[in-house]
Amino acid sequence: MLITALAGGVGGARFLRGLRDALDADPALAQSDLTIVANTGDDITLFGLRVSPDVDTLLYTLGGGIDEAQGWGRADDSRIVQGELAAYGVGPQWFGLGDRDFGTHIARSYWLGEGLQPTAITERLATRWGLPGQRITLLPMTDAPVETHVVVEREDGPQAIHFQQWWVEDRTRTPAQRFVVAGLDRAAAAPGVLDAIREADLVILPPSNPVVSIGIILGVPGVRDALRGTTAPVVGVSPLIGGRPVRGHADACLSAIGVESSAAGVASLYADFLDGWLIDPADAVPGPPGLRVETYDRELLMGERAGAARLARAALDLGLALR
Ligand code: GDP
Ligand code: FO1
Ligand code: CA
Repeated sequence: MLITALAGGVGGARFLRGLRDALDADPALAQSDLTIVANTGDDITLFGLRVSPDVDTLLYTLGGGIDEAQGWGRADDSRIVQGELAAYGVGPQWFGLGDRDFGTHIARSYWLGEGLQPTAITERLATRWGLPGQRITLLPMTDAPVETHVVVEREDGPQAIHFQQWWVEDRTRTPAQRFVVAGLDRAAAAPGVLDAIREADLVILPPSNPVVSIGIILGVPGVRDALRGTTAPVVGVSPLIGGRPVRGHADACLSAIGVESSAAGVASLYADFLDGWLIDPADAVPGPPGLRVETYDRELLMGERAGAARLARAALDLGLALR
């Protein structure tokens, strides 16, 4: 079986590690292939290096190198290089890059300079982290350089800032007016992305941010049409519990685009292609005709790795029931 998933960073990565565990635990599904299409709208150039936070979070989580407590960045990391940069007055300092993590950004930037595309670079990085051996293919959503920017109101009028600056430095305190993805109009889906959706037996949307993770991937030309057209069931897991995000600021993102912060509000963003929707008991409302809404039998939390596998199994069962 081929399972294709669209994913952002921490929520997507934890869920997909659980999904791989769930597949491996089932003799009938252990040979399944998992293709992950990652959001690259979060990408940012810092200190002359290209940083791809969601791709790296997926690599480190699936490859066993993640800082588990933080959810992003490398385990056992230090901040010597960034301290040296600060001593030279080189910023920004609001985005924390660890020394081990720097290695990834240097490798990516070096390969970009050699003319490699992000798809080929991600494949090299994924090989180091053992993803092929787990039957996982990690694809960036596009090879084009794209960046999500956030339009906020400043004293002298509206201004677009990088998504990371709004999320990490501003902590989303300044209300977003809208999101603009620079470069997306000229972007094409990366090689393999559209086929992975069209040829999948099951498409899964993990509980990733519906606006700035999955929403950005859906904006890549052809992705939405591929989801509408695939014969595979498309099932998703709500990132909201009781209308609130489990971590991060998905509610601030939803309010910026005028969508209610609720499991139903998130499902409405996927209405044209979603077949199954897994929600928390606190959010149980009947779905619109044509959408099978399933209520999880406990709080819709991943918790530890085994909890993520249990949640992924429920999403898998919902998908299999819809085939
Ligand atoms: P990011 O790129 O690091 O922000 O990660 P994602 O976009 O992949 O996922 C972020 C979303 O994951 C947030 O909106 C969270 O609410 C959601 N999330 C995180 N942990 C859980 C969980 O245990 N259960 C559910 N249902 N959602 C979660
Ligand atoms: N998130 C933070 O809240 N603060 C940081 O300093 C930070 C650094 C960072 C470095 C590398 C990386 O791959 C991710 C990092 N993140 C950081 C997480 C991340 O960029 C965002 O929280 C998500 O992309 C939001 O969707
Ligand atoms: Ca992200």
